[in-house]
Amino acid sequence: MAKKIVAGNWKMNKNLQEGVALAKELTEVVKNPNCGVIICTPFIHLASVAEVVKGSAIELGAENCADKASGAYTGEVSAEMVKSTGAEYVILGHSERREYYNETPEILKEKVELALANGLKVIFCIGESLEEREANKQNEVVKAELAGSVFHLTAEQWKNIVIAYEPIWAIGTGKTATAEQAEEIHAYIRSCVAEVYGAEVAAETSILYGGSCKASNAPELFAKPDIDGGLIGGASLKAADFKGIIDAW
Ligand code: 3PY
Repeated sequence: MAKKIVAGNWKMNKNLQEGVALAKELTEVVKNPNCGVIICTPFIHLASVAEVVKGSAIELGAENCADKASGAYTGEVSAEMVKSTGAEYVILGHSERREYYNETPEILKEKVELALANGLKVIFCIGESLEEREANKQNEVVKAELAGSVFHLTAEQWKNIVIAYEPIWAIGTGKTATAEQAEEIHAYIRSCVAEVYGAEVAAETSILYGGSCKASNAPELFAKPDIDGGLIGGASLKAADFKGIIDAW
């Protein structure tokens, strides 16, 4: 069975002091959760938050890493650097990075490989735009995103991949896919994984739902057989809201 996970994506929110305070609050309220709990923070928070969450139920991740190993790339942060902070995960392929920073499937493929080579687990995001959904192309889109950046991985490498399905039209818009819509595409994504890695591996792959997931809709979403948790944006920025989602398991 796939591991259940609730992961927070803080995006570009919170200064260092605010981020450390939120992490501390989370360690106080999140005890013995029924799922894996990850917080993915901006780079500047990582080393400090790693100290705060050490020994707690909370794991740490970054929101991005470079597509180069090291060298003259001013302003970039490598997968090795992320790992050296104590982080265990990295989010790659978020639609905001694809859209605003022109991250192509090829760039993402490089990032995924570097992340894995440096011992990070990858939360790989996929999802269609509103236009693509309206044209009923969502299955095609998610399959192409998987094929473009992660389906070349070996079965051994695949163990360190978590998939996050995030319909772009539901990110930060307050719109959520209905639990039925989400389940339908999650089941499809699992079938795509099964085609490449086999049914057993597919059953063990965590597929998270992201896009305006909150405490009020999490129970309905998490009740679906192919939804193994959530990647949470805005609702991960307040301890009580995030805990409400964790408690949905
Ligand atoms: C959201 O819920 O808005 C997200 O983009 C989570 O990654």
